[in-house]
Amino acid sequence: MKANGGWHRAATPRRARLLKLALAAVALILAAACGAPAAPVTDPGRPNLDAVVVSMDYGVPDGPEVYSIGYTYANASGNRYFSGTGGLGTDELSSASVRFEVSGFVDIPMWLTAAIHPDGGAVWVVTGVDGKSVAFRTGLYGEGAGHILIDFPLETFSLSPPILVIGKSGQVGLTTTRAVDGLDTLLPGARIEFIEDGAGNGNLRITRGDRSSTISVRNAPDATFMIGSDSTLYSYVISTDRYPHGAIGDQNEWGAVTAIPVADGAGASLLLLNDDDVFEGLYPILADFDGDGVEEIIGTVSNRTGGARLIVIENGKTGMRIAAESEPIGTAFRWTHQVAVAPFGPNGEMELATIRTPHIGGVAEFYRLSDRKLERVASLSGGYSSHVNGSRNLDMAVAGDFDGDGNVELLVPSRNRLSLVALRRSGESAEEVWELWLGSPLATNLAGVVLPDGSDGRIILGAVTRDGELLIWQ
Ligand SMILES: [Ca+2]
Ligand SMILES: [Ca+2]
Ligand SMILES: [Ca+2]
Repeated sequence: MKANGGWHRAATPRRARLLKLALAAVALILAAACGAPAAPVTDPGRPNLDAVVVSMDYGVPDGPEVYSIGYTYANASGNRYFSGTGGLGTDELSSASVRFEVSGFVDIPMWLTAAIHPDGGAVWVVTGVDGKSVAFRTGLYGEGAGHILIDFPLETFSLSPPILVIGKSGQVGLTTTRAVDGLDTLLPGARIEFIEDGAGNGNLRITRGDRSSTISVRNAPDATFMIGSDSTLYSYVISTDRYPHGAIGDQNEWGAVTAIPVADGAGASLLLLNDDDVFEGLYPILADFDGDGVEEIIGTVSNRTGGARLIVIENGKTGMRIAAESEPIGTAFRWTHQVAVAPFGPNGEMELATIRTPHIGGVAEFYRLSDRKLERVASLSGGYSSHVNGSRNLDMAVAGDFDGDGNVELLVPSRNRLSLVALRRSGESAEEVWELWLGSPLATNLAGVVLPDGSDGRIILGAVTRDGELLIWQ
């Protein structure tokens, strides 16, 4: 797997770190002034973070200039599944292969994004609750290569998770789907503006050729747009306080979901829930659950009678309709955290992985869609804490074949979030197969990239702990 041994950045006193930061900033300015090309990926034999000045500038690239994009929820579809092949072995299970010190740059880490750099390797950005961010770069073999600070206005990312955008010349930018030009950046070829009005709702202005259309979107303040494979935008809409659970950021949930085609100019469609139901979440998952080549929309719907249940929606020519629903939990204010749709099944069957009641002893549950029914096929009561009650961070669990054995694992925080536990389906149950120790509780979402080396791509995984370390398993 790795060509070189694991490399750890030695902790430095804060003053020395600030001095190095200042020197790096000066060097960056000089490099920019001289028009120096991006530094080559460092020789894996002699990685040295502090000696290498990398050319990373801040700036959100224009749509056609975009090289790669990183989401806190793994994919633009909101499906937290990495489709490559990881190489986690026994070395990495005891310790991450790369560590960066984040404290000193970002006080309270909340978000982690990662995307591929055009010169190889990846860029990792840690964003704090106050919007301050720091970017680190790793090379192809996990060697570190410098950092830059990115300053954002307070609370830029308190309502919407940051999205990392890397330009073709390596520039590093952050945006959100609610930024004015955010969707324009994420959808090359489209021309879209999202303008929030004074009442906190928004208008999407979509331009095709020399014609523009404007669609009113009542998704304030914190619904995030998911992007389908055909560029259709999906968002929860119609804010309502009729289910005051308050598990996800505030007491307002959603009465409907909208689908807005961007490419072909067709009209938007809406699926309105029953009067006592709400979508309890910030965005749905888009995934082709039944394998017919068309994405379904997966959401968690709650009410005061039954608590949460899972629903699968189809978006056809006549609009959206509910195709299947799970049994509800049965108690009000009990939530289910939908994580990913992936080939979890023992024979690669597509299943939806969820953590039921993640705040009070989370149970991993796996569902299959068959004959228009959404049925639980396996569960494991391990007390998994995939969500912090009240937080807008819904991305602390992911799916992928992280150890390269051909089976997809669900990676979830343990009860105290001091480790990430890999769950694998077997027969009619699931089992814990390995664990990544963090040393301090998980503070951010899990992020990753799939590096394009090898036929399947290699999954690299990262997480930030509460005491301020960015850990990367490469
Ligand atoms: Ca809400
Ligand atoms: Ca489908
Ligand atoms: Ca595996």
